[in-house]
Amino acid sequence: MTTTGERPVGFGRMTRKEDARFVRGHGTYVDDVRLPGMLYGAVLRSPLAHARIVSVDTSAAEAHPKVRAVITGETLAGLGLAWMPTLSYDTQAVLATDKVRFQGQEVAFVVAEDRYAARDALELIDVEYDPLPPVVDARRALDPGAPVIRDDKEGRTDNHVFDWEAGDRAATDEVFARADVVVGQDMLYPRVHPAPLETCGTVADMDAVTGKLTVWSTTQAPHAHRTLYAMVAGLPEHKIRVISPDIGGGFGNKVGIYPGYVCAVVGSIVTGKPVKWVEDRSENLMSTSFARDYHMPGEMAASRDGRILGVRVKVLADHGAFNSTAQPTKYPAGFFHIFTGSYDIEAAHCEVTGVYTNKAPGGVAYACSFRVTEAVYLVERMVDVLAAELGTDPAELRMRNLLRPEQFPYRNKTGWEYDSGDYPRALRLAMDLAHYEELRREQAERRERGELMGIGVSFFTEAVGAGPRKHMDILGLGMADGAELRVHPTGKAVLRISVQTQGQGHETTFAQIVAEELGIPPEDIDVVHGDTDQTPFGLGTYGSRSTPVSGAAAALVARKVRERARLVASAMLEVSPDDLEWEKGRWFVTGDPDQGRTMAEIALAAHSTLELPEGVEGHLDASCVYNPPNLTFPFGAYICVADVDAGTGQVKVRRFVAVDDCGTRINPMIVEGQVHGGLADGLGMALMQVIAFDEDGNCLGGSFMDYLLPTAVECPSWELGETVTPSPHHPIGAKGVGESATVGSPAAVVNAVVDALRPLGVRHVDMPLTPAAVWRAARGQPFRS
Ligand code: PCD
Repeated sequence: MTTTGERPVGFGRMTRKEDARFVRGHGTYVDDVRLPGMLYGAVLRSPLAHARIVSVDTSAAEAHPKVRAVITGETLAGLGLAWMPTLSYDTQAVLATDKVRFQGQEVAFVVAEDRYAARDALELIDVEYDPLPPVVDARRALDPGAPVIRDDKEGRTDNHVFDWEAGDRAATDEVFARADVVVGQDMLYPRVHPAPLETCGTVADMDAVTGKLTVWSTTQAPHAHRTLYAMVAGLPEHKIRVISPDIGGGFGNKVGIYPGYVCAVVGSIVTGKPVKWVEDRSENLMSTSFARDYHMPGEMAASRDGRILGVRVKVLADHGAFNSTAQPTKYPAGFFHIFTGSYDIEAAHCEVTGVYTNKAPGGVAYACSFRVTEAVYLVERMVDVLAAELGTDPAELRMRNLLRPEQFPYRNKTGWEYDSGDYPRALRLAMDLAHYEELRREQAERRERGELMGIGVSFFTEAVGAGPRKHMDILGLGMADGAELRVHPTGKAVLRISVQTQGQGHETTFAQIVAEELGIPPEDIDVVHGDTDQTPFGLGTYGSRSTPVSGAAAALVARKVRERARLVASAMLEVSPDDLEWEKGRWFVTGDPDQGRTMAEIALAAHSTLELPEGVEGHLDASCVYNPPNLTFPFGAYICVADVDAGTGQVKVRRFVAVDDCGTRINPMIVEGQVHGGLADGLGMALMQVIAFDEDGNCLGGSFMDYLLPTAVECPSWELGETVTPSPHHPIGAKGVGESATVGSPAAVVNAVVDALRPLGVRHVDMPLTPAAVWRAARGQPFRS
């Protein structure tokens, strides 16, 4: 890092540029958008999980003096918009026409002069339902005679969505047949919700004169949304502008298109006025994308001396009523097949069966690169189950089986090529920071006294940066990202990127990437994002792909500008470009460092009357598109120390050590913030979160009184460590990090709690480890929420 005083010129700790507006309350979120004549939309939702719609009477609502329009499934059917495609080649009802398929499903949309009138008018709509038996338990969804949820699809006789497999079944069976030890554990990764603090919403403004539709939306992928609106509504794409202003957290919740967005657009077309729709908290929790909901009966085979030989699992994936996950097309179960984890094993096989149930659709990658979280949880719980069976220390068992540095690049048994890593070093560092051996001694002493103290270890490998166009697309759109860079005559710059920040700090870190390449201070580089009229095409921010893909584009476009600057400098200095050398911020003549030109001088000259050699364009602008050759594979070692109160089942996470390796760190302060956030998320899932349903399909997690978010009270003071193993194929060696901690931490917490309960004979407890679940497990009563 080079610094001018305390300020970095490239990589390094730097407070976030965007915080100047956030801490002053000057952010502009979708709900801050107010347009002249704007109307307000509200969604009528189904109270039932499964029912036929007999009739929808909107006459009383339409008679409300402040109501401007009431839109039903039938209205939309007339426009060919009652159903929309999901990102997984399924269809989803925008407003129900035939049936409702989950509690909270969208049935009608009211547009009124104010928010209150819109809500009031919902109560005036009379819907007659004919209730049907709901399918709530995924394990019953494929039973013969189970009610068919998707009878809208021709010829459908069951609730099957897909079957998918990876790995080598025969080789795996062979390994299991000859292994000394085989352990099995059925586990559930429960349905959870990303729950960003800002809920989802849209302001749609169709200009009847110009035919231009402007949509301000809580979207993590503005360009993809624009293309989808064009495809679905038949609107010309250049007449659609999607703006994703400041976003109050995404976490995968804002990748897809929700019915409310489409209704706001239709509402604006119908009324000729801008229409705002913003959902409330319960609507967000009950109807927008959930995550996980994987039933995973895992098995692991090993030799008696603790070599892990194989792993296999037959997953049952609950997809809710519509398959609206957002996974690259080839991978209906996302990147679940990275489930061999961080270990050098001989064979692996996984099968995933997706089923429809009468629950909200989704299956999004909540802080997780496409189901990596489920995969890491499975393998890391299995390693602990195996350690218990073998009577081996779980850290020691991991150390014995981790991939070794010389095995990289490493091709795993399901086809992934891990780019780089030094796993034993990361685990050793975590153990040193935690004083692991001492902790084990303390635990032994406490056990003598009958106290329940647990130490949980997890090691994870992620696969982030989707993705190489050859292998990955979403709805046929390849996953490359564009970047454009302009350096103004006075040496200040504007970088336009196709990804969208939701709190990660891109306005800072992307400026730092260009600063590192050009030697211009980050303060002098503006980052433009989140507006399809102003930025190059790209697929958006999720799966920790911004740094691996768009970050690479930013570095490469800056290098293009740097090369262009070299040509201009050579004209200025009247030397051959080959005689110039670069040091951060200036080109100088080889052997004569005093003869040089700074970027600012070069920028001015590039726009001046200076005569440039044949073929050299003026100005200092460039653009590029980056198609990553591979994903990046961040990794980490986590250790959690937890105390369990045997009387109440209360879990107290006392310490949490997290060693992360995300390659080169652009801004270590932001990286640490990302890790803190992810750890809190992971702790929340492990201890307190589930979107549960009763047997009628009523959602039991529809408010923050039922669906708990972890606070500073539950979180320990996180203890962080780092190793840096650059990605060999990324221009600056960086790997993604935004989701690492959410991916790695739940297993560490659960492993710690199960370790605490081990003296009571407990081998596994499903998340969330609420006091009730722990209390019952401690008494030998398995508990499933
Ligand atoms: N970084 C640095 N270095 C490195 C890496 C990274 O510095 N090596 C940084 C960057 O630049 C940024 C951050 O950090 O700023 C992050 O990154 P990444 O990893 O690349 O990621 P992104 O793409 O950007 O982002 C995304 C993520 C995700 S995915 C999620 S969930 C979450 C995370 O991010 N979300 C969020 N984080 C966060 N934060 C906040 N604040 N908010 C939010 O919302 Mo998904 O798929 O969607 O589920």
